[in-house]
Amino acid sequence: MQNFNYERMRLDNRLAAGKKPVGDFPKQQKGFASFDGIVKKNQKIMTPIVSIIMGSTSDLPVLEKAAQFFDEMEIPFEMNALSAHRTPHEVEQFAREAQGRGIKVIIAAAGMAAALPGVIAANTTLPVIGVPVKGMLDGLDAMLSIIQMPPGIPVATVGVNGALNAAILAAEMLALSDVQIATKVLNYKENLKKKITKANAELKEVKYQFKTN
Ligand code: AIR
Repeated sequence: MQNFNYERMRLDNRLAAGKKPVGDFPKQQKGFASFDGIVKKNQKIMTPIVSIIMGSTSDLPVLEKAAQFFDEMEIPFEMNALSAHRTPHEVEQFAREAQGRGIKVIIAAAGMAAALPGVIAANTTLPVIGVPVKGMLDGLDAMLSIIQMPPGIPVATVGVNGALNAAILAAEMLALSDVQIATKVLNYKENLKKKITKANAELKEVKYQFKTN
């Protein structure tokens, strides 16, 4: 098998998306949380503990919610595109090496015949969270492909396009052994409660003839 090279993969992803390579690519270090693979000036180099893998860069708009959540929680993550059908060997190699690189949870997203999360789960004991991406058939094709795993190879599947929930679930897994993350996730959930309290206060002001509250 060809030696797996993350910098090379990121560069390939940019080129495949019709973008120019950015920065001094070969000298970049591993462990950054940028899709472009660029460590910005004055930004400390981080080792990712979550890996977000998508079947194609066309899935990126769905995964952005997960990325924003990890930024908010200050959880270092990486994002890459790998396809179980187009790059099967690289998927296997990624899954086999992920734990050794310090990854603790994998979020794998794909649309259509979404084999990616299952193939990753088959090659690692790290928890894998699958995100079905809505492409064809309202995402039902991807959801059934991901959720219906054979006994022995679980994938924790979230709803169609449920990248945010995947990220929250990943953070909750990390929180089991990290007090700081646990506190942040707790605060996040407390804020959700405040949102509903505020919504109810606003609903109180909505007047209808037969509305009793
Ligand atoms: N896909 C890519 N390889 C295998 C699968 N299942 C999925 C991608 C994307 C869809 O196929 O995850 O949701 C279409 O990919 P593209 O690259 O044609 O836009």
